[in-house]
Amino acid sequence: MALVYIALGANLDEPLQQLNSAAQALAKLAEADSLTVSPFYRSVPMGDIPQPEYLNGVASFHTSLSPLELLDALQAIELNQGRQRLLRWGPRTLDLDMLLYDDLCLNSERLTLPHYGMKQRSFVLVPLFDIAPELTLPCKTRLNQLISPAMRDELQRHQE
Ligand code: PH2
Ligand code: MG
Ligand code: MG
Repeated sequence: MALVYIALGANLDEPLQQLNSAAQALAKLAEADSLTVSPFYRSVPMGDIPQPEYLNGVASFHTSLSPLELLDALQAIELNQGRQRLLRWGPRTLDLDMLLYDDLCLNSERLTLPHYGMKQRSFVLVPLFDIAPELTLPCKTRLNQLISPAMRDELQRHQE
């Protein structure tokens, strides 16, 4: 059984509903009662493409799926929620990025683990910290060492 962390993002077609639906879909990939979902945060779009603000969060769970089986399952959920692959970095109804799969380090055509951009992104690190404050990355860096006060200032916590 692997412990996995998934980043959730959406900025089209009711982002809050997209993330809540995604969380329900992720629950079906998870061992019973192992799903944890972070608070969600509004975040300014990263990248040069003008687009609506994002809603971002992170989920963790235990799964018996292999890394590529999990990737297939995440992409199926994205497609099921209307994802169209138009532009890299462009707007999307749902983005599910595998951040961590246990302590696995992998560089393959379809999958890079840990996720290549996670250490720089406030909208990944801050919700990840909410659900895993003691986390240490496979490179031995502690998560709390990667988060600065400025990163928290970039995000607005979504009020439920
Ligand atoms: N995802 C992108 C591009 N830019 N910006 C924010 N704030 N949050 C995202 O999830 C995001 C982004 C493409 O995956
Ligand atoms: Mg993605
Ligand atoms: Mg992404």
